[in-house]
Amino acid sequence: MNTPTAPDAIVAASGNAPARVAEVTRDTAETKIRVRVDLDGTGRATLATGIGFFDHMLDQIARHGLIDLDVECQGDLHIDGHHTVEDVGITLGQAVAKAVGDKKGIRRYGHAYVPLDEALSRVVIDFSGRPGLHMDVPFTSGMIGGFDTQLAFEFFQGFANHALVTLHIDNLKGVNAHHQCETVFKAFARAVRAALERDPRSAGVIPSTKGTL
Ligand SMILES: [Mn+2]
Repeated sequence: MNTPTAPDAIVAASGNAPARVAEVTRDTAETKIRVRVDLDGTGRATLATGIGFFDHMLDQIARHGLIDLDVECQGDLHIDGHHTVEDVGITLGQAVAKAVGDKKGIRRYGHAYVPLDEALSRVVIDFSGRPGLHMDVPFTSGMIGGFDTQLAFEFFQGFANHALVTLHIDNLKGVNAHHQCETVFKAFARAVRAALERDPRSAGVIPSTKGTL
């Protein structure tokens, strides 16, 4: 008995699609990192980077991106947080690139505005295959807890370079630096979630006129 083709296509776009899961380990003299992602998760996270506020930000990516995320990092925190934050960005980017595979059927673009009280940020992402970061976040404080706000740029630079995405990040308003940073990470999470969502109208199709991303 033949079944109609349209419902089959929808099933292929969701239920029967391959799992988008990846694990990456990265060992250097500065950091030892393990990252595991499930892009179709529920937002469950196990985080241990040694920097409390950074764990709080990674938790936003999991929760608001609906990505299951494990991050373990043993970094050279006796120096500062730089290598830890940058290298977690690199490793997370590698894991996302591996999990997303050939990008068939994804929406490719995603954007989000997220407020938190007085703060408002916008993140726009394109899984273009071309790394690029354009970030304008005028942090009002140098440190948030044990987190140096300059490292937010290093995290997203590492992510963009290795996930091969074009990423525009703007904090449009904000007084409290914790709020500024949290709106950036939440908007990033929402934008990633939108871009990686499978579009049932273009199941199995790479969303590019070039035919490759
Ligand atoms: Mn918070």
